[in-house]
Amino acid sequence: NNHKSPVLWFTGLSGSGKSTVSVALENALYERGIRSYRLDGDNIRHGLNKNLGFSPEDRKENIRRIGEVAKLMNDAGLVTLTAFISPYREDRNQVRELLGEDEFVEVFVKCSLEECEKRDPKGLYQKARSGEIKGFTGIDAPYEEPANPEVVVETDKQTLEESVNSIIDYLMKKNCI
Ligand code: GGZ
Repeated sequence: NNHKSPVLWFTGLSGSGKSTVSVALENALYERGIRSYRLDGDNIRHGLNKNLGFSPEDRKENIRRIGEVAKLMNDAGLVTLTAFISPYREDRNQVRELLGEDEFVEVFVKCSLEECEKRDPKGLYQKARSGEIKGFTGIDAPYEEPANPEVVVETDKQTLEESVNSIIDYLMKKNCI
């Protein structure tokens, strides 16, 4: 077949909805009979990357390794979803080069810092504000928004269903699924 299985690279602030949207997309793909695999903090930062923290160098290495794993999964024919903040444009662009333009779909999960902070599902923003956590993305560490993402979902404006549908629409339009 002429379907190129893509890597869907979700990027966005903590609490922006990367996990929520990627899980919902995974379910929507499953319903269409499309085999996918999702990489996230639970299966990567607790395993392969458990020796890495949140310094700029460690985040860079985190993203590099995830890119390499995504490439392997992609080679195996799976639609691969990754859900990491990936705050540095340069690091994301390196993965784009590794995978090639046709396989790399950058999904910017856009949500205002204000809304992410209001959600604060794990209380981490509060800890960052009080100084208990240092170098927290959006507070005292940078988040570099994608310059030209393939897809943007706005979780503070769209419903979850709308976000998922816009990604599916993009993949169908590009003949990826
Ligand atoms: C950002 C942090 C930090 C710091 C711990 N900065 O809401 P979460 O909890 O589940 O998502 C965040 C997650 C970020 O890990 P990633 O591998 O996605 O980051 S990166 O791509 O930048 O390497 C948050 C938690 O880990 N966390 N400390 N200082 N997020």
